[in-house]
Amino acid sequence: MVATAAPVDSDFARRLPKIELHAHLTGSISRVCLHGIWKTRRAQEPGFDLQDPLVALPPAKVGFDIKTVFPWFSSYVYRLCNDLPSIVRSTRAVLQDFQDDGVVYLELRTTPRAIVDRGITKDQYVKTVLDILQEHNRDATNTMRVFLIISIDRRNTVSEAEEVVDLALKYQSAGVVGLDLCGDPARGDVHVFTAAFTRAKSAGLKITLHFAEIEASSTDKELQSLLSWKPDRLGHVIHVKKEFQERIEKGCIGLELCLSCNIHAKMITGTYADHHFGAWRRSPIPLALCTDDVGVFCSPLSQEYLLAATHFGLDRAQLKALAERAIPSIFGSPDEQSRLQTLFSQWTGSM
Ligand code: 6MZ
Repeated sequence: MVATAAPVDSDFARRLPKIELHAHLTGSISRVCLHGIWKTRRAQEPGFDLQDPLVALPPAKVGFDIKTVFPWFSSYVYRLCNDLPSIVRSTRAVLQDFQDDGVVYLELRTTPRAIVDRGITKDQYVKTVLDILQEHNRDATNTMRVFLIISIDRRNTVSEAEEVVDLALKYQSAGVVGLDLCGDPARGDVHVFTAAFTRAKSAGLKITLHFAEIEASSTDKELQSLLSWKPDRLGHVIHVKKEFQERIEKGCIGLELCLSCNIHAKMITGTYADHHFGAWRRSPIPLALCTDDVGVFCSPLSQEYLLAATHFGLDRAQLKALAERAIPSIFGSPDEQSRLQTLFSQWTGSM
């Protein structure tokens, strides 16, 4: 009698070792964690008048679209997490959440943030986050390893972008592995960042870019410019015509694809089965399923794998093979790649 493999379920998806390559720190803070920070600050600070996050951002609300998601950060989370204890506490909680979900390798990304009225510089912000990442990696009982990608926001000025590159280079030996371009895709002119990304690349930083997120900014001019920076990975990759698909495949550029984010934020039309993951999964290039902003869209990475299995008919072995496909495109060292290869080859996890 031939044994049939058990179907993929949420338990299998959670136990499966997973690699997360596209997660914004501030967007990954759970509402429970935000609520905890809010309670502490309200108890400690007279006159603290920010609304409870569970009221401002009800747990059932995931339907932020690409226009309403950015104010979530600027008008709420950045105001709540605007002191060092909140940044420390939320960063620790984000790492714990990813690890509890079975993530074994995480590249977290964040935009250096100066909090002027608290006297916090961008350097201090990055250092604070990195200290938490290092603390996590030092603890041998942790099963996940974590590294940092620093983001340039599309709204940055040229000198702000150069400052971000300076910070990324300064902290390269402390765990910064790459540079990202993020932020509202309807804003900014990416061409002005060419010098910053070129300098970062030639200094040994890896590069990942938010790419073709909305139709309006997916012009030939913008996409050509972004590809001319020789990115190592691209995020989202939605409005891409054949010519650019071919260039991505030829360059073997790794992809970071975010199912729930693209559906909830209405960045694609249709449902999960219509997601461009369905086409890219047949391509030979490295590919990683990612959460983008799990605190916003409330779908942890294990859920993204379960969705892929459900809507694209993947069995346990295919889901494991999918999780492994991210390894060649990680920004961590060859040692880190070997660690992951060994981990996957030894993992049987009731296939
Ligand atoms: C583009 C995004 C994003 O950097 O403060 N960010 N940029 N597209 C997205 N997907 C829909 N989701 C988040 O994390 C929050 C910042 O990440 C960027 C935005 O610039 C947001 O302010 P950090 O840790």
